[in-house]
Order: sequence, then C-alpha cells, then structure tokens
Amino acid sequence: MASTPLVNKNIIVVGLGLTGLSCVTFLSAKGANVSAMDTRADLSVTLKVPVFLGELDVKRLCAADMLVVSPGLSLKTPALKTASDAGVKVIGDIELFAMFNTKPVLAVTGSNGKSTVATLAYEMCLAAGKKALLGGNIGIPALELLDKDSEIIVLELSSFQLETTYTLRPHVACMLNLSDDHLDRHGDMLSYQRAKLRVYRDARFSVCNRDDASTWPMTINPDVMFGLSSSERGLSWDKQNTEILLDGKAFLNSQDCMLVGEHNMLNIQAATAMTMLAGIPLDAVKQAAKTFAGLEHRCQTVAKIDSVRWINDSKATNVGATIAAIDGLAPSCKGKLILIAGGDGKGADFEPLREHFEQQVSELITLGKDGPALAKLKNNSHQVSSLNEAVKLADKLADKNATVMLSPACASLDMFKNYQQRGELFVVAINGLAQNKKGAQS
Ligand code: UMA
Ligand code: ADP
Repeated sequence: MASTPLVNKNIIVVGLGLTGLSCVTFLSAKGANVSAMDTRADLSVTLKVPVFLGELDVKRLCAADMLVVSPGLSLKTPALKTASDAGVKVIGDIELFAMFNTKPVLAVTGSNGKSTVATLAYEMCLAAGKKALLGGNIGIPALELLDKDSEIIVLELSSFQLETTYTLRPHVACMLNLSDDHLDRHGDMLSYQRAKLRVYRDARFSVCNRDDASTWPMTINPDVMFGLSSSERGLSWDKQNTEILLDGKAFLNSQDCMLVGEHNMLNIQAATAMTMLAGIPLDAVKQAAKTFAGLEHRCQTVAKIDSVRWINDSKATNVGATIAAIDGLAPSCKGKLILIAGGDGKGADFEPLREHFEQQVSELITLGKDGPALAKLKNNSHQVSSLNEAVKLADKLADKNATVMLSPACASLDMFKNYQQRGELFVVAINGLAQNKKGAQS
C-alpha cells in the first residue's frame, strides 16, 4: 500500500495518550511533517517532533493539512471545531489504520461487552489456527497492529473512535447493545447511537442484537442476529435447557462454558456470529467458547471468605453493565446480594437501576461523586467515603452464603486512576479482610 498520501503533509496529532503516541510514531515513519498538541500543560513527554502543551493553538490547527484527534478529546472542543469548520480534515487513529490496512477486520462496538466479545472472537480465530491480532479500545492502539504478521484483525471500537472513522470497511461489523453512557460527551442518546451505528459503514457482513432495535443497521439488512428471544434463524437462547441455539438447533450448552450470566450468553452468541461470518470453522468456535474464562474486573469471583463470595465487576462503568451483572448473578445468590456502587456517573440517568436495587439487591453501599444519587434509589442504603470502608461494611452486613459485588455503574476517575486500579484496590481490601480474619482465628 502506498504511503505517499502522507509524505510532507503537515499533520497535527491532538492528544498524547496511548493513541496519540502511536499516531506520532506511525505518521513520522510515513514521512509526514508531524507535530503534536495536548491540552494538559503538565504532561511529561519526550518526542522527536514539536510538542505544544496547554491551550490548543487555533491558528496552528487551522493551518494544518490534517488533524488526527485522540478519542479522549471531544470534537466539540472549540479549537477543533473551528479548524474543522475551516475545512481542515479531522480523523482519528482508526481512520489512519483503515487507510493502510489490507487485512479483514472484525469490528465490535456497543455500550457493554465489547472487550469480552472482541477477546472471545480473537480466541476463536486462534483456535482455528488463524494468525489473529486484537486491538483498539481494549488498550492496544490499532496502528501498532499494522506492521505485525496477521491474517485477521479484531478491533474493539468505542463511540469516540467511530466518530472520526470513515473508511474502515470491516469484513464483519457488530453492535452489541445500547444503554446510557458517555452522555457528557455525546449530549443525547441519539448522537451516541449514531456514533455507534457508524461501525456498519460499508461492512461486508453485519451482526446485531435481535432484542435491541437500536443496534440494527439503518441502511442494510443484518446478516446474522443474536439475542435471548427465540428464533429459527441466527443465534438464540433456550433458557430452560441452558442452550445456545444456531438456526433453532442446539449449538452449545452454557453448562459446558466457563462464562456465567445471561449477558455472557449474548457475548458468546455475538462472537460466534462474527467469526462464523469470517469463515472460522464451528468446532474451533465452540472450543474457544467453552474454555474462555472471561477478563479481569468483569464479574470475576476474586475470593470466598467463609461462605461469602466476593465479586469484582469494576469494569461496570455504566448503568446497563450493572443491571446485566445484577441480573446475571442474582439467580445464583443463596444469601444476601450486597452491592457496592458509585463513582462518576458521566451524566447518566440512574432511574433504571431502582427496580433492580429494590427487587434483587439486599444491601446497597455507595461511594464517590454520584454515590448520594444512587443511594436515593434504595431505602436504608449506606454511603461510605472509601472502598476500604465499603468492604468492611459489606463484611459486617454479610450473612451466610452472601455475595458481595463491586459493580459501580459509574466511571472510576473521581477516586481512582482507572477501573483497573479500582478493581485491584478492591481485591487488596478483601485480602486485608481475609488476613485479619485468619489472624483473629489463630
Ligand atoms: N486528554 C486531555 N487533553 C488532551 C488529550 C486527552 O485532557 O489533549 C484527556 C482526556 O480527557 C482523557 C484522557 O486524557 O480523559 C485520555 O485520553 P486519550 O485520548 O489520550 O486516551 P488514550 O490514552 O489514547 O486511550 C484511548 C482510549 N481512551 C479513551 O477513549 C478515553 C482507551 O480506551 C483505549 O484503550 C486507547 O485509546 C487505545 O485505543 C479506554 C476508555 O476508557 C479504555 N475508553 C472509553 C470506554 O471504554 O468507555 C471510550
Ligand atoms: P466493554 O468493553 O464494552 O466495557 P466488557 O466486556 O469489558 O465491556 O464488560 C464490562 C461490563 O459490562 C461487565 O463487567 C459486565 O458488567 C457488563 N457486560 C458485559 N457484557 C455485557 C452484555 N452483553 N450486556 C450488558 N452488559 C454486559
């Protein structure tokens, strides 16, 4: 693929996180005249290209041939909007990837389940002996995949990445679901949905959720649908027999899989549909679905102390994810279900949680910026000021066979570096509790 379109072009990379750094490296190698900006004045970076930190320089932006903007920056940022209105081309790293990629791409988006489905689809490809790569919003910038040997590339894509993507043309595109998230950036659900639906642009095949019309492609007929509702076509769920069905026939029993919860049965279905359309043999698909144990911080059982089960679902950063986790776990709870939630709600409407808190959650412990708003949804809930305090209180409230789950329904950034740190500190607090109990017994 020719690299000439970028040679000597004045390109400004805006944002110097993981994405921005990968763009600077890539564009420099392609012979572009690269410079970089980041609004964070105190950012510590050493690069071989000119770097401008602090307030974005509109004049400089308007004089560029092209801006490559990081997903963490809103396109509504006034300086970016001015440059775009002045005719400067604005793209993101995924579009840059698309300009040079020659491999079939399996692209997955949605409010929840993206990382799980992308990783499982990748595992399914590997199980079939394919040279597969995985990247995107999952934490590996897509551009880093381009110079690696591969036959197929699985990309997890966020609404922020899709907003600046035009020509990805995935081999298979899938939108899993849509629930309230990132409204502080997108403004309303329609804009958020529109950004996500961009995944289907010029896709060869499309996969969507039969039970969630907001995932249906607008201009093409979906090739395969999945869902919990019954159907003679595509993938469906026979709850009574705990069986995933393909075209109405038994395909895979959930008892043979390591993933638990109905939301994960949907995730298996979506990954199955995507890889099937990519020509991956069904026996490899099944084999990977059976052995995939899930990712860290997603409904992960991290300890059993006495009879109490402790679950880390720190990755549940929005309302839909926490509802799915409660629904998925409540049926298996033999004692109280104690939920620890709260953090930065990103402008979301918490109301849909109310009936789940009332009907399925025995005790609610809240923390963080939007903890008080969540606490209002359930009588006798407990507001605490730290995760340590939450764990100690949960231990006091726990009865025999209780389940304690951290599933915040909120982003972590008001109290932690990221959701991983929140999950890790939760595990540290639980380990501390276990040690104390051991000490007290001996
Ligand atoms: N920022 C500034 N000024 C700037 C640039 C960024 O203040 O000039 C801030 C942003 O507000 C943001 C933070 O810096 O809070 C990081 O932004 P970034 O664009 O530099 O982020 P990267 O390090 O490049 O990471 C991004 C994705 N992050 C976001 O979209 C916010 C990562 O997804 C992704 O793994 C990575 O690219 C590689 O593709 C993370 C994420 O939270 C996991 N994604 C959101 C989600 O999943 O909900 C969408
Ligand atoms: P994402 O990458 O979209 O954030 P993950 O696979 O990391 O999704 O899962 C994040 C959380 O979302 C999980 O901890 C779980 O609570 C919830 N979740 C996972 N899959 C689904 C699904 N299919 N539908 C709804 N919620 C889900």
